[in-house]
Amino acid sequence: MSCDLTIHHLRRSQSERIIWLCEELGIPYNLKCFDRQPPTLEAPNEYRNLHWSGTSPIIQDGKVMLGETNAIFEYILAKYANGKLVLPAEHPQYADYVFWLHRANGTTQPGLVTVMFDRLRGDTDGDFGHKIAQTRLQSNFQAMEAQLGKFPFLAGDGFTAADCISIFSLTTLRLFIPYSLEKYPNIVRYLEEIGQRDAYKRAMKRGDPDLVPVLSAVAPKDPLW
Ligand SMILES: N[C@@H](CCC(=O)N[C@@H](CS)C(=O)NCC(=O)O)C(=O)O
Repeated sequence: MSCDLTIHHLRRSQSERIIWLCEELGIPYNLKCFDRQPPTLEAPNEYRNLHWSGTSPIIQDGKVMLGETNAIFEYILAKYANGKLVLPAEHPQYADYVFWLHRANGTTQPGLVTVMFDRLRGDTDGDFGHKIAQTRLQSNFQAMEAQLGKFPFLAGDGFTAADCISIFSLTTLRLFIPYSLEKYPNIVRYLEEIGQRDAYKRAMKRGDPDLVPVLSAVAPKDPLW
């Protein structure tokens, strides 16, 4: 089917969740895949030149070229979702929905990326910023664990866009910062169930066919960095 929406997917990156979002919504999209460049694993110039930000994800919709995960989520949800995967303001769990929708890239992922770059520099002890990031991550995972102890999904009984945006930090990002989730049985149960979703399986197969999704509790053994 011809369609205007194209997802520019950098493999082994957070653009996987835009593919997944479209699969969950059942909307048509074109997919263009790009590989990270060795040895740094940065995006190729062809990808960088698509949008001034140069970072993944990037989508194109007619004349619109858009970067930034949260902006892309909001754009696709507002334009194409017909209310699917979104909770309305009057829903009793709207606050949970909106919190976890923004927590993923507002705090969880920046915290993990801070720790990841500290690890690359070999600077993991004694640094003030590193300690703050670690403390915040710990309280983040404890809160997520508690929420998933009460409900099957982050915003309650139903799967929403808040789940779709949150999973990358718990899965593929661990190829770059190999951390364990063994202390968090509810998060592990959640990941197992997400891994069974047809839309998730389809998205990962289309975008990263060579990757076994990182859904296990144990830290990946062979990090990419
Ligand atoms: N806040 C941005 C972060 C984007 C970002 O850092 N993307 C990474 C992939 S996970 C990237 O493009 N890395 C490759 C590179 O910088 O060359 C967003 O959510 O879109």
